[in-house]
Amino acid sequence: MISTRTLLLSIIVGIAASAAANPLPDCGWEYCDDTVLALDGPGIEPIIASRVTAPDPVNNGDYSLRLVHNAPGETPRAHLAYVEDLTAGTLVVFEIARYASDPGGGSCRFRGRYLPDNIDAGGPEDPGGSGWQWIAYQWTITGGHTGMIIEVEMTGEAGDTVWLDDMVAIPAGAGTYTLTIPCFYSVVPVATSTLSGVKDLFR
Ligand SMILES: [Ca+2]
Repeated sequence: MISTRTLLLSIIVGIAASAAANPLPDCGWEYCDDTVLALDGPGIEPIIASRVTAPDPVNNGDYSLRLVHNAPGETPRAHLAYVEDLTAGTLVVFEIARYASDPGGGSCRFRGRYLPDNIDAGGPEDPGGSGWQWIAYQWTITGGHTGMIIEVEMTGEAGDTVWLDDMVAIPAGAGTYTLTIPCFYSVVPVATSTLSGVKDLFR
């Protein structure tokens, strides 16, 4: 199923492609072999991360990211985005599409960690359920923090599988920030990315 928001994101991707000098930060796992930025958990591969195509579920384009919990009894994490060089008051707007094949099989939640001190910044609750679902959240950078890691925690059992697609991470504030997501690393100006401007993108 393609939602209205999916369509809007497709438009945003199109805008980004046509404005290479000031790309909007998005990741649909379409353009390179990157999966995640880093893994955090026990063992060599606490999450098995793969870039996949049909018959795996794909929400947009030809590829999505498949994550398989591979750390029995633990809660492994995969880093999806690093946003750095931010100042207090900046909002970090995050959206992602998440798919589970059955309601209990893809237990996960998205969290922020403030940089440079790696403090838990909270995040959206796991919506549960099956099929494609949209998750959206905003963090506010507070004093003393200069950035954020955005990660997904696999909170269920070994073997649980979740698919992700159409990730967007857009700081809204002033100045510039450094963004690292799969297939993208850049210093990006955000002087024009006011919160109202970011919201306009999603209307
Ligand atoms: Ca995709």
